[in-house]
Amino acid sequence: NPSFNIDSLPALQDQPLSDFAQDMLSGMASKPRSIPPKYFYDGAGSALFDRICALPEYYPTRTELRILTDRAAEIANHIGPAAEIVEFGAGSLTKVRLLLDALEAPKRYLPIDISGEHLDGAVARLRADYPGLEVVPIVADYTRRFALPAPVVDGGRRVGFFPGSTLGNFSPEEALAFLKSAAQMLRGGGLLLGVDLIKDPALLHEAYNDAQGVTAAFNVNLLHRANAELGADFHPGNFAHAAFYNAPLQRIEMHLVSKRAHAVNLLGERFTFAEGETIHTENSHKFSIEGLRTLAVKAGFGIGPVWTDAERLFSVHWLPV
Ligand code: AVJ
Repeated sequence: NPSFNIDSLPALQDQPLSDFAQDMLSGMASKPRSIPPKYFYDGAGSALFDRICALPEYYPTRTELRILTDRAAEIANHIGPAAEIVEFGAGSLTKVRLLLDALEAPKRYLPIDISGEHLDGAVARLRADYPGLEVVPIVADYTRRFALPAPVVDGGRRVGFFPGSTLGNFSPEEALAFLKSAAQMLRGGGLLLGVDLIKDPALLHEAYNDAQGVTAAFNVNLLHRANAELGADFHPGNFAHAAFYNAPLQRIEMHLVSKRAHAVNLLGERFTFAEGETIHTENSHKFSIEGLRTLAVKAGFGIGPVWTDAERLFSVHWLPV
């Protein structure tokens, strides 16, 4: 946020602030307040996300895994030979196993994830199960500039894997920018992209308001993280989880709603909250197949086949480039 001036914090001038610190300060100083969803994924947040994926209400993970399982041979056939797989936001490295099993012996796998702590354990387990595969974990925020190692084989095809509808966290402009840079990175290969589809808002509502409250805990974990890493004094009990479908913008929004008027101290600044004031913590955009394809073409991809489940809840696209 351009209106937030970091130089107004005399005590902190000498010490470089982490990305999380900077984004928290600017997010708290802006109105409406917001925090980018990538900060959900510290160790505890990544573990909570894994629990979300197993919830009965959270259909995306289960549905995408089913599509990938049922159509693996067909998908692999369309992808063709791949020298390496680059996964964006790799998480627990579960879904890629289906690809590794189906594709014609890829040599190298590059999982990129923002949570190093979580990635390390997942990589150790994957290496044990795929001894012939070179696994090079990259701890990076792939929404910023990052470097990939040189191709593993000269002229070898690089295939991108971006499952889980993580693309939906981006604004439409950010999604286009991300896809443009992915298209450059993957030229000669393509991107296997999983995105959640527009559907009955009641189903969406349940998926982000689960009965066990795991999604609420995932949302509130941001405040625990800010307390632990930045010495903030959020009282998590002062905030309630809110998730709703914004139909005109075709997205689920998650917020943390202040239950009462109170103040929070963060990195030498004091932020006051009115009762009912929210911190916007996530957008999860939903797509139509045509809308996604239009976006992909704008970014420089070609159009390949799309696979969906029988209820058309979720879609997996092969985008050659
Ligand atoms: C990982 C961004 C795809 O938007 O569904 C799950 C994150 N947030 N429940 C999603 C999430 C709340 C998830 N993505």
